[in-house]
Amino acid sequence: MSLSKSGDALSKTSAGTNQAEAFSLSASMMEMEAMAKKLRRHIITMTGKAGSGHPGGSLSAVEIVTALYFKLLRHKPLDPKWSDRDRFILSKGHAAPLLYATLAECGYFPVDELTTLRQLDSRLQGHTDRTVTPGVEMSAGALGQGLSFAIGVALAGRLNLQSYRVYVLLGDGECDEGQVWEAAMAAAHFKVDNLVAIVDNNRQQIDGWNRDVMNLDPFNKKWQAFGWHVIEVDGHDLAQLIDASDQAKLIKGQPTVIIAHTIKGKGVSFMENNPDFHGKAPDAKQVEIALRELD
Ligand SMILES: Cc1ncc(C[n+]2csc(CCOP(=O)(O)OP(=O)(O)O)c2C)c(N)n1
Repeated sequence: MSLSKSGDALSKTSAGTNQAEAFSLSASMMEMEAMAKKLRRHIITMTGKAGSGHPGGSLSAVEIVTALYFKLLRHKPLDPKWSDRDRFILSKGHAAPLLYATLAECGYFPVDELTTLRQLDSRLQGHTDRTVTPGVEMSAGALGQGLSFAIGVALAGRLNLQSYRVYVLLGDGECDEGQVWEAAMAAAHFKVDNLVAIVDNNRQQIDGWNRDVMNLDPFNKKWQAFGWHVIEVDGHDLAQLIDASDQAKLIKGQPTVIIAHTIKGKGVSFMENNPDFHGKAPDAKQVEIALRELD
């Protein structure tokens, strides 16, 4: 397959079938690395043009979302409601630029549409809206709800005897929300083993470092105590992310959480570990510098 042409990722699958039949993009490691860089460039240009948005927490999750959409998920961009699709739920809905860029590169809608981010009447609002954007599974923005939503979707699959898997991406700052832990308890209680939570553990949130706002440590032990199988990975290492997701498929009777250690603003020197770029767009000069760094 070729991922070289924007928005045409499914023109050929690894099996050589046509778009209607495709269900896994199955990209190579090199293709995914190139795609990750492309997604970072989209995040910069989209937020730069909009003059607002959340670049930091979008950039930190690029490899996580790349591994999912271009390797792990079974999905059909031309048939977004395909009932057997694996579900990806973006709980940290402010990372919408990343999800939109990924969906566009997969072919859910034209890449050109990315320039409409945050405009009135655009399908690409600042936070996700499942009623308008093809491929978006959950309307989000109010943090803390995605894990509960994902459990419902996973249980529905179990009840309907469907084999799809559900992946939900949380922010670590988001895990300061109490609802996350009620959901964590429920997932273990109901043995929801078709569910994988991935935490983008960039250690920062809106106001700075988590350890200063509300400390989550010991984070892995908390998940273990709530009955989850815990895997920790370098969240910028595609191979580790793919391996962890494969491991999770073997865990029965228990949900799995992948704690992905990441850097907020990853890939742009002046954004890395800089909470200023949590919810602030780069200006024109900063866009130029960032794109040069991501060349
Ligand atoms: C219920 C709720 N409270 C507060 C906010 C405001 N808010 C937006 S992003 C954010 C920080 C989230 O931190 P984290 O989950 O770590 O996201 P990341 O650092 O990965 O961007 C907060 C508090 C919100 N969106 N929803």
